[in-house]
Amino acid sequence: MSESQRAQLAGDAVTGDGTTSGITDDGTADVVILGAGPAGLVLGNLLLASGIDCVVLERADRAHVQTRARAGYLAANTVRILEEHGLAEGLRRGGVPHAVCEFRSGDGRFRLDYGSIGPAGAHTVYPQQELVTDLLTHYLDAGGRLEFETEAVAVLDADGTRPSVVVRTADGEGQGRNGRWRGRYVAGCDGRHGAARRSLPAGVVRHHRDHGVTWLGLLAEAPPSLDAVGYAVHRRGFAGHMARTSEVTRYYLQIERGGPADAWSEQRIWDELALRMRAADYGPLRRGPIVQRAVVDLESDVLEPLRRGSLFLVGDAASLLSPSAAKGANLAVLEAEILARALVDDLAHGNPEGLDRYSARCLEHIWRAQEFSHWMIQLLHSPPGPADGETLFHDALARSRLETLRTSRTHQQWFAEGYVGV
Ligand code: RFL
Repeated sequence: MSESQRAQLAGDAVTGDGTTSGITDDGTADVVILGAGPAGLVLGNLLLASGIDCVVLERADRAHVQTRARAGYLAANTVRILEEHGLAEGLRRGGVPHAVCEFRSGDGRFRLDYGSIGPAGAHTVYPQQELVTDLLTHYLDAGGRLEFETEAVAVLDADGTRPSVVVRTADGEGQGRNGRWRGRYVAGCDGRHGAARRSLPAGVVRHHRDHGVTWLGLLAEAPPSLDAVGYAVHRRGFAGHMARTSEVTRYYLQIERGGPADAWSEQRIWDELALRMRAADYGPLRRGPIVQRAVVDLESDVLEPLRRGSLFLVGDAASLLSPSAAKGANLAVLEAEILARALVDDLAHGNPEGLDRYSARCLEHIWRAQEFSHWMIQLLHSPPGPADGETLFHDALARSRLETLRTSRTHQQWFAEGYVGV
């Protein structure tokens, strides 16, 4: 996309010489960060602590950012990064260690104490909105610059040494206003539908996989029903259980692709969860009001390379992972740390090596996480549709995989490393 096309996207007039008019300059920063999710806020905090001039531009308002419930399982490496940079105070107070998962299927159930088996340690359960609130508070208290309700529309001149970000802000009464932030670097931490991805020129490859599986992601105001992550493999489809807090539990229910989510009444949801999780055999589910539901088509993608000139992709903007293996937020934090170190090396010490290696380093972690997450998807889901030969073959393979996992120590160690490692 050319500069003039992007400017038109932003609703601005384009003058004869290709420059844009009607856009006011809002400011400059060495690093302009798009998005105040885990990736953008870890990056912002780390840069600020190193004295690098940066600004975070966030489309939503503060209340929205602080209440968006998503991830919950933080890997040991994520906790290490947050602790090392003094960002783990809330996590230390409110996080709960978690180390066991339980698989249920027609062949019975077994538990895996992955936290004590593998080299990667245990998870810490801490809701993502709490983590984001901590990171936000820390950043603002330290004097960080952050513009809420400021949507990045396009990144211009990513190939040059002075990229800029065209933004649209809501100036009361729904009146929009276009502005522009200029920087030395732009960090695209604005998720899979953000401006960073949209602004990439041709030449960036998007590896993409639609797993053909759809989940109803549910948040229930109900205490956890078991003291483990629960994965239930069932011919009717997958069901999952993940504790969030002592009063809130996340459940997942595989549903038919394209089916309306509101066809699922609360009663039907709980009955189906109980059936697939074999509650009659292993204990009842603790029911409560469903306070959030979202339809999630399981998709994965990876962009390559993760750098285009002065523009870097971080977190979900770089790669989307299906939530089956709880990796997305953990990768986002890891990539933010890698990028922060590289930016400090370049901007404070004149050493651009880390920036040159950023994409390759992150892609190594991303593909390992994608591979594990893909393995989990194959393990947990029956192909949708009638039980034909192919489906039966897939199901028999999944049973065999589960049996190997139940009985082989080597396999359990591999699982533990992949499950918590990033
Ligand atoms: P985020 O969190 O999406 O934040 C992006 C931010 O950018 C803003 N934004 C823009 N700002 C300015 N201009 C624009 N044009 C913008 N467009 C967007 C957004 O408002 C937002 O504030 O991306 P980030 O920082 O890369 O973090 C990624 C994680 O949020 C994500 O990977 C995880 O939530 C994935 N995930 C899980 N990951 C884990 O590691 N462990 C888990 O247990 C886990 N559970 C989950 C999950 C994702 C789920 N969903 C969303 C399907 C459970 C679920 C249900």
